[in-house]
Amino acid sequence: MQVKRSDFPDGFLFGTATSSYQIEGHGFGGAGQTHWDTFAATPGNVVRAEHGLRACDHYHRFEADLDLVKAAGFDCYRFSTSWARVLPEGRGTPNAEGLDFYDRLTDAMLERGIKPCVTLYHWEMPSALADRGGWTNPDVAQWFADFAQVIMGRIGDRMHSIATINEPWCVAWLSHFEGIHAPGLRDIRATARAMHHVLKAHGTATQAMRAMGLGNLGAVFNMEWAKAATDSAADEAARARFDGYYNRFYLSGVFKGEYPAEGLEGLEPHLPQGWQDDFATITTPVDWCGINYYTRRIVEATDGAWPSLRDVEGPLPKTFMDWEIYPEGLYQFLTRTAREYTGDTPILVTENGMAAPDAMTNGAVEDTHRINYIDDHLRSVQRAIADGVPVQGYMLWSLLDNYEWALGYEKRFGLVHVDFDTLDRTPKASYHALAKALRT
Ligand code: IFM
Repeated sequence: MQVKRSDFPDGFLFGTATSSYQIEGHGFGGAGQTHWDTFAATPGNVVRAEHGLRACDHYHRFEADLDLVKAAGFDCYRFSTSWARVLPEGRGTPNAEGLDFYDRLTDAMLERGIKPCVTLYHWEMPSALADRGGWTNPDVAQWFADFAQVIMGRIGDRMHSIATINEPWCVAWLSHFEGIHAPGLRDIRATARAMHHVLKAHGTATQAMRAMGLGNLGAVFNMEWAKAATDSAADEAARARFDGYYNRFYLSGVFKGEYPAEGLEGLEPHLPQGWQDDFATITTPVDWCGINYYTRRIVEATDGAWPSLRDVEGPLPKTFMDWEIYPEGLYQFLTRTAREYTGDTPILVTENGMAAPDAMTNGAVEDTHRINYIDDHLRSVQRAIADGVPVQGYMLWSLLDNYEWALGYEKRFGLVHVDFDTLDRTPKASYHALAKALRT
């Protein structure tokens, strides 16, 4: 790895990220059922019907996993809290074991000098609330704020930073329009409502946490750089639509109190009545903005229903997710986000990384491809900082190979290889390279 810690400003945070359902083992510790458990149990939804009931068993192995975070020299660890582990029915009586788990996890980070960076929701909606419509129900904003108060009432005093909801696009569009994630809907009215409610829930929970005296509160958005397949006006308009509903909708809601015209074009008829009034809540100020970035998308216009576009295969080398490797997109997003939305508000790269079919050979995993990927994306971060963008941290997805949702366990994103039979952990070459770069 060419890039090293000393190439970044003092205090720049290096971290690694995970999420609860993907690693903890949802079957342990009295957690309630989530929409991912039932989505995975439905034939055809997840590769080999794999689920997160055991996952990496981080629930029992978190001390050793945090030793790995520490030994790599990371400053912070981005983890998430499972709503259904804390409140098995989504509301009502908390699960004492669940609260104790996050309490122990927090203290274990602090004992190792690792800054805890929590995300409240990384996709596991309790089934009891999913039964009531989940993200399509306007009450979800208050349900979520209540959950935020319960979990932060227990661990909030020790968090370095708090993010509300990971990747609103995935929570709303991927799950309610494309049907690829739980709850697996393909319905534009449900999508529009989920898109709006996810932001209202973010704002309501942010207000609730501020009222508790908590600080360093942020929002995390995922972005894919959009390119038109040709320079025809129709493809360029398709690109703008994609950029509108994917990249700009949520940022614009939170930082400008409006939705982009390209998104409203298709979604406005389906938004809940009085949606404009919610911007007072949605624009509740945040202390930082998180960007999750992996790839770009090439789109062309179609004559189908709105948004009237489809993906076109791109020419660049791809990861095991079939995602083009395009580090320039991270630079573009960092600069554009600061210029058009966030100004001086600190930005963090809260996720970036790649999947590969990493195999063990003689006890080692030589993932040179990942080392190059990280290097190239860190250079994009450096360029943005040199241009004056207040980027304050970079978190690698992911610490461990884990449950890649509808794609099961085969898409390995980890710096650390996990044998899903024995659950043995083996740091890959990228882990060692990053550890060296962070020492330098
Ligand atoms: O594994 C996911 C994670 O849950 C959210 N961001 C993207 C990652 C890779 O697909």
